[in-house]
Amino acid sequence: MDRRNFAGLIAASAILAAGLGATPAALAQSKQVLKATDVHPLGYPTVEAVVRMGKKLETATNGRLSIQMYPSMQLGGEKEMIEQTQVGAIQYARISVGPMGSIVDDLNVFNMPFVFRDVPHMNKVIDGPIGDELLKKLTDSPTSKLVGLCWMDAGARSFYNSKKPVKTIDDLKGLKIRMMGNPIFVDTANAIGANGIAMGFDQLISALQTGVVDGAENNPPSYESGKHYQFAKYYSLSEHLIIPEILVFSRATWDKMSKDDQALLTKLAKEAQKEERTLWNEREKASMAELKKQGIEVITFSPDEKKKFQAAVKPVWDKYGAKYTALVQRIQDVK
Ligand code: GTR
Repeated sequence: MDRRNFAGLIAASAILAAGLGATPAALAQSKQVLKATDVHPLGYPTVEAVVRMGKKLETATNGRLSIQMYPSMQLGGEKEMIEQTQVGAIQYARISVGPMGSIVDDLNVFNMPFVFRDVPHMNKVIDGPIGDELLKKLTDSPTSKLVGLCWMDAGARSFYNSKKPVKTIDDLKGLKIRMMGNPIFVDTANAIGANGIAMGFDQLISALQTGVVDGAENNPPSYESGKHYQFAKYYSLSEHLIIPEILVFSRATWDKMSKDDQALLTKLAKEAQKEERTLWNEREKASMAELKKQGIEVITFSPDEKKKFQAAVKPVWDKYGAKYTALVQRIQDVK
């Protein structure tokens, strides 16, 4: 290319840039990348459901709205995720209901030990009017700064530890067990005879590794995907907590969106709730198979032994249960 052509090209690009000058600004106004985050890695059911939802959103809006996923605690643990979503730095956060109890107290009903008969019962409750009501409570709360979009299944949580195969409730005595940061959970661990220690999910792997805790409790996909089994190889299926997860959206961003966009986001989130369940069921099976392959000792309890766990958590119900009596009754009435 000679000098003249080169100069021409520069001039042409300058004109183009000036011409486009308005367009990028306009584009910036209309194009919006919504940030989403999750403590789990890519491929995990909750993450995958949101990634797929993002693709649908992009298609439905011809690329005007899209989702950028930050998985694997890239933006911090769940406490930080909630705070950043409240200020609008993050739009979507997928959080366990565990740490959400401090935002809207009614959500704590799902954090009570053995509140659900089993996982299908929990799913029926979140799919029905109680699920809708609690999402609305979160959205309508003047202090939450969050919009409750949908629920996600996270199965049942069971104890794992590095010390010994826990075959009876008595075997848990004195074990230091990490629980999620909510007093209900620490009290639950203590009532069962263990020594409950509240800690973020982001700190757990090193706490297991260094022996700061002897164990923790979680569903099979988290135990497997987080590689906790490498340091705690005894998994005892107590299923003491069945805690759904929640997809929240930043109210600060929400309020700036059009009614149509809000309706689209709501619709896609409802679809994600269904999609995640299928992904969850597949992953739970795959995780159990992987754990067995890794030589993990998986221990089940007899119905009588399970009853002992249920009886042991009575003090937790005595302490926290009274204010949820009506709601618990409605949950139990869901057949
Ligand atoms: C997982 C859940 C996470 C997080 C974690 C924990 O099952 O998906 O959102 O709450 O448990 O134990 O902190």
